[in-house]
Amino acid sequence: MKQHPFTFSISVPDETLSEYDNHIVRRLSAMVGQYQDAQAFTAMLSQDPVLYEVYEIKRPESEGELMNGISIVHPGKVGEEYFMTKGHFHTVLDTAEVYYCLKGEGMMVMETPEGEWSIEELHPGCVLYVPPRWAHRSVNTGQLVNLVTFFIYPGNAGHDYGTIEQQGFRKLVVERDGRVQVIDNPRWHPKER
Ligand code: S6P
Ligand code: ZN
Repeated sequence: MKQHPFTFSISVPDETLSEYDNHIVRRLSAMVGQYQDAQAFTAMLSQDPVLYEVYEIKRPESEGELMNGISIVHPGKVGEEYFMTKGHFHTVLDTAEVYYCLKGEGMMVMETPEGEWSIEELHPGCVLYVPPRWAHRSVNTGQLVNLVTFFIYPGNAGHDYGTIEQQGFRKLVVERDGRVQVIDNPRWHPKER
């Protein structure tokens, strides 16, 4: 692990980093239970398409460090729902994240543990600040082009996928009547406390 300043470059046309430590590839089969249309999901499983990829520069998982890399969500839909990331809270809830959109069109779906929600559009040049406590999921609403974002977040943040896996996000991004629409997730209910 480098302990000296270093540079790397991002190729937007090639959608890659000049150097990286991990290349994560997530296929449809990693998203069991996350899409509403179970029939469409099952029908697509035989091909098991790649939904998204992450190239990351790994840093020590400690306070003071910053993890960074690029996330690439491919275009496509399962039923009426667009391809999207699993989405997560940071395990250390009080950690933020910044996304910089490099290519494509999409949305970031976000919510807090209390059920507050927000959806921001992503387009090239747009910077999104995700405050501490907000779970986040990127959705590619484009027809043909990958949604490519640069991300940076604290080294000690960690990923809590389990909470979102239970019932998904409060809002879903779907294509209806040829338009991008945000609808309520029928599976989502306020948590008892
Ligand atoms: C990590 C950051 C991104 C995501 C990536 C994939 O905190 O938010 O690097 O990991 O967009 O999403 P997910 O939900 O599968 O980690
Ligand atoms: Zn994150």
